[in-house]
Amino acid sequence: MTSQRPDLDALGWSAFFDSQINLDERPTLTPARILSVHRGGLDVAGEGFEERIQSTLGDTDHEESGATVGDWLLLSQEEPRVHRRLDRKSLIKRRAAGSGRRIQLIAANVDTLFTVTSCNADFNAARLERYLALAHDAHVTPVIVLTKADTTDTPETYVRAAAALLPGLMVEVIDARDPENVAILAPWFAAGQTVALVGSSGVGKSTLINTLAANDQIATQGIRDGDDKGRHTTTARTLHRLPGAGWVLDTPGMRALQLTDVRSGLDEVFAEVIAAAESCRFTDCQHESEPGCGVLAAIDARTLDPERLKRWRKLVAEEAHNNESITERRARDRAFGKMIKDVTKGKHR
Ligand SMILES: Nc1nc2c(ncn2[C@@H]2O[C@H](COP(=O)(O)OP(=O)(O)OP(=O)(O)O)[C@@H](O)[C@H]2O)c(=O)[nH]1
Ligand SMILES: [Mg+2]
Ligand SMILES: [Zn+2]
Repeated sequence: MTSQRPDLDALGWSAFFDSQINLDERPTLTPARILSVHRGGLDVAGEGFEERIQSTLGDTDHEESGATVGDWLLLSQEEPRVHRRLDRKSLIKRRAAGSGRRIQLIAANVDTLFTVTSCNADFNAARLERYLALAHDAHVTPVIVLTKADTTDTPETYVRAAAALLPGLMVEVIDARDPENVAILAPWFAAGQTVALVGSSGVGKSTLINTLAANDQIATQGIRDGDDKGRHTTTARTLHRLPGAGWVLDTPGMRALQLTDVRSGLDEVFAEVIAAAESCRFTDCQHESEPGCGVLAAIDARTLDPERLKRWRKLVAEEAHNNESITERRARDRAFGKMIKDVTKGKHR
């Protein structure tokens, strides 16, 4: 359903967002979408305007209560401009790299997640499964985009390996530099649609956007000989407007994708493992050597790939570990908060 505000509709506005504005807010507040997040503020676009505003939403990008690229805000005419953030249709997030283990918001209100990988040494089934779990959990349509089809004689081996990851998974294979090739992706970029591109450095995310936009606005850089690794050329997340009025999010290449809170996404990506486990005799079966184990039976019957089971185990363990540390940290934070309260009440004197 459109809201009959063509400028806003082209930005991805829909009845879902419109219904969140109260009657008394309508005369004074203006919706705007975040295109990028900077130290100095937020670049936003609304009906007939684009500007940089100050963020007053707390820890932008690191807390779900904050704001990230793709979010819709209601702006007031006076300072502070940000009145509030609207509820999200979807949110893609990960565990940030490094020891801080914080959540990093990647994008909000995305319709489609393009996981970009190349027909070369970057291709890795286990990594793609992580991205698929991320997309499923965020309720965003996943598509695998294989670039550099022109650099191999056998692109179909990559297509087959990608398609085997999930029944019905959509896989596109392209030369990201070739406009005619890239035209097959056009249906994903219909007016008001938002597509986020994720993947390792050097797979051609920015190249693809330049080709879609028919310009060379985003910097790109050759990959290393030998291991096909990129040089981390893109350093910020930015929403770009395409000629057909779709939106595409460029992101910096990810070194590692740590999953968090995506248990349901994992269950969907590894549905055949979950289905096999349903016939295990014991509900707490570890699928190691228990009698009546449905998973081991499926492996024996060759209906389950033992490699998939191995990768599922690893992801489930990692996910549990990451979530556990959040719970632990929250408990610590609570204990700390109580200590401060006690101190201020004089209990610790
Ligand atoms: N032959 C060929 N080269 C490509 C293709 N796609 C991208 N490239 C090249 O791969 C290199 C890396 O492309 P980028 O677009 O910078 O990669 P990126 O994914 O944006 O990398 P980061 O910004 O570091 O995350 C550039 O030299 C591109 O010209 C393709 O389909 N075929
Ligand atoms: Mg780039
Ligand atoms: Zn079992």
